[in-house]
Amino acid sequence: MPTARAAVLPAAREPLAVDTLKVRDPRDGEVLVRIGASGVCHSDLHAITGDLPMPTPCVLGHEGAGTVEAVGSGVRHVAVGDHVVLNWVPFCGACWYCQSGRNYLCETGYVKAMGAEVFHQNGTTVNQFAGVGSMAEYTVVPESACIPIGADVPLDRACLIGCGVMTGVGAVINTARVQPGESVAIFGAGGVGLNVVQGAQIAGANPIIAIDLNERKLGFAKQFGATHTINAGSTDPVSAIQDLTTGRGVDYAFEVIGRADVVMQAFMAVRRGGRAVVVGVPPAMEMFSLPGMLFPLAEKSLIGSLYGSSLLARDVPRLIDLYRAGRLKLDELITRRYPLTQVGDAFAAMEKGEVARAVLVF
Ligand code: PAD
Ligand code: ZN
Repeated sequence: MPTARAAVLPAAREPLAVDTLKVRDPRDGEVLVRIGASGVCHSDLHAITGDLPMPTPCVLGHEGAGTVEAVGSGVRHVAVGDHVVLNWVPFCGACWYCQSGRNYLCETGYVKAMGAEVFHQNGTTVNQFAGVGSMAEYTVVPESACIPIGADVPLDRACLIGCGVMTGVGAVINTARVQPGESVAIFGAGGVGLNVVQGAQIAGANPIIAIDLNERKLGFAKQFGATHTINAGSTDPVSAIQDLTTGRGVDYAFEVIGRADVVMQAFMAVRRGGRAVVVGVPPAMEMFSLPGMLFPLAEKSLIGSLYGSSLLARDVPRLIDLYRAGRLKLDELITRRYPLTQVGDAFAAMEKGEVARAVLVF
């Protein structure tokens, strides 16, 4: 039974600790992964602030990649030594969602992973964020949470595909199914939003309008394919988007922050018949208030996007190949790398808007 140093959230709104935990052996259908890198996603920060309820104490991290160290009985698709990207919606393969081709909506696999009791400290179970807990030297996850990749892609780049890249690119390609020449606005050019921007570029969208409050993020957005940027701190984004689209509004607007007021902006920024896509996770119990008449009379709609509506086993290899072909930016997403001991600094850098993505390297 290995031990692992890990970033532990004792309870919401309490400071993070770096503790040494016991990691239990993998059971039937489970995999022990030695983590190579774990990206810092705002969803982890939502757990720290309490906006996203997560059972505590909890090992943070869900944007991970690593090397298979050991496998339990019955594991067939990965072997010791394989490099894997971790999937934070492990799936059962048997429920209605899995059987209907939407395994990213499977609840059964997730609920089972959340109760897996992998980490222990002084006889107490320490939970895993989203059943992953990748901010640890080792973790144990279900086999369906491990997507094998080639050994040529560095793990600090590969981990980004485990959440931000898959969520952002998938929201464009899988959820919205943006067509070449369609117009897109992206509210929030952070680690996920920049991937909506590059997903829009891959899809051939035009224009690609990025909105943020932070000029540094708007600079990143241009690098990732934005044709126009709007600083919502100084310009009304809805009228600026209308000006860029002959008064009509965009075909799709993506909210990638998790704020009710910005969901309203995204809804108002889409054209008649357009779709606003909610990617950002609002605080638990937050309600949206929208002009109801515009649903029928302007035929606008508001849809959600979980994990980019992605089928990980299909989509991770596609994204890896796009990276290898130089058509998906991963290197440029990593502004800073931190050791686990500086996990607090990594979160602070995200909160201050200093980084596209911060990555913990092990
Ligand atoms: P981030 O902190 O890297 O980026 C958020 C960005 O929003 C920053 O650039 C901010 O400057 C910008 N911002 C904040 N307020 C405003 C505002 N009022 N107007 C314009 N811009 C603003 O976060 P992230 O990219 O890691 O995560 C973004 C959200 O996506 C967050 O809520 C996270 O929980 C969610 C998420 N959803 C899924 C999913 O499956 N739907 C997956 C992963 C993350
Ligand atoms: Zn995430």
